[in-house]
Amino acid sequence: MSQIELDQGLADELAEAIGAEHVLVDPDLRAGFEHDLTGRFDGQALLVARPATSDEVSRVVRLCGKRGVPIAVQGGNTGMVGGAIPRPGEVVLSLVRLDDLGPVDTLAQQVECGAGVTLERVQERAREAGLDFPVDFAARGSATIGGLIATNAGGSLAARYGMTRAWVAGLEAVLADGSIMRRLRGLLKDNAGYDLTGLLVGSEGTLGIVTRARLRLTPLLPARAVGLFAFASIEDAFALLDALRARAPSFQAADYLHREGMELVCTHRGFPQPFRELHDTYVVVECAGQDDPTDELGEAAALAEDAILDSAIATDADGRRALWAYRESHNESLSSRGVPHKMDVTVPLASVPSFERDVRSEVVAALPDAEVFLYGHLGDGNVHVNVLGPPPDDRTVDDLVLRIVAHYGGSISAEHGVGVAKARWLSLTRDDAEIAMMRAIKRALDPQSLLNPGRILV
Ligand code: 2HG
Ligand code: ZN
Repeated sequence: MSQIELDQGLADELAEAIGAEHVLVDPDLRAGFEHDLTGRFDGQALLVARPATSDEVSRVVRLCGKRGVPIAVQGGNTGMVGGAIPRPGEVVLSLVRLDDLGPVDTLAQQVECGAGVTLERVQERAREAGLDFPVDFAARGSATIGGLIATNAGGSLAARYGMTRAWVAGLEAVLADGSIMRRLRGLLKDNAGYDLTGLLVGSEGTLGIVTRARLRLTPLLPARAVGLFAFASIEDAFALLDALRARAPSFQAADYLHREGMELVCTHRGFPQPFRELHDTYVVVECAGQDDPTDELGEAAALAEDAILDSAIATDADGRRALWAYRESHNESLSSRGVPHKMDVTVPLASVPSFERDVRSEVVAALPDAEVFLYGHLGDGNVHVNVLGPPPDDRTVDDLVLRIVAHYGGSISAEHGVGVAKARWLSLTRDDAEIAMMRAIKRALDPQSLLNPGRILV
């Protein structure tokens, strides 16, 4: 007998509603839906339901609701805060079969798709039409649009283009009572009442299940240049950021990493060190335009030349990918060493250097064996604090780091969401009135607490 009693009646009704082959009760079939890629979160689902249409999603929600069975909503399962991983007694509702992708509307510069379409497929479809979807991050091949919207994903281009929210022209969602809310007309100007689309973006599946979306696109900027720059400190790297903002309209990303991350990635991936010497701080910069932006990147670098210790620039696709790989390989390289505590946070940009110093010294003082890796998106003050060493369930390091974030007036979640990982710390950076408002909205839209309970709000 499994640890959690399977409600056979529910399984049978779901099988009738969406097809028996899409109701997974066998532990081997469920396994891929029950743990996340960080290795920190796992759980046992009652079963996994894989509907193929919005109507089927609605049926699953109604059947679960009838029996009071809570639902863990899951897209590509690339989240890092445990939001999509089942808690005891939950059904996993996977959206990956909602994967139809419409033609690009070149006049409106929009495309409509199901929640289960991957970020990469949307980017490819847009590019075939001379357009682009400008939210981007390393998990593009598996992360799905529904998940991007539910978490308001950020990524490397947020400094130029904003987060996912800015690119959602409309959506469809199944609500907790099984009704379907549809706003897919893609009207850019639409002030008739509350912004319900905006409310659902970033709600982490707690207010409704995003099943379709109409996405905005932007003209493709085909000419790209990527530079890797080395500095003696992160303060020094600000000189380049300033210069890029002042002199390079084509500037779109400045991600950073430190010495320990560079060593880790080179060892794990077998990459050569990019420069003869190891340096304290590295920044990967990307510029993109209609015309080759290399000169603009070079001019900005010249303005910051006193701070730059070494540099490499690539304009061809392979060279650009190789430079990005030093940054984008952090996550997998860390996972190869253990289960990291991941804290995706923001602090005001000017505070990043002192924030990083405090994190390093306080974590090592509290946990002498811990290894601290800091990297992130420089333009946004978004630091990915990763700590190896403490056991996955130990909360000491999370508590310590998130309190430092609050001290600097930052946010406990920059771009990954709150999930279950940070729910207990929400009040560190959101005040009582805000949390009361969040609870009231949750109660109004999901009175039975069926959808992703325990995520965001405990
Ligand atoms: C990134 O920017 C992702 O690489 C993952 O947001 C961050 O590994 C992390 O903590
Ligand atoms: Zn990131």
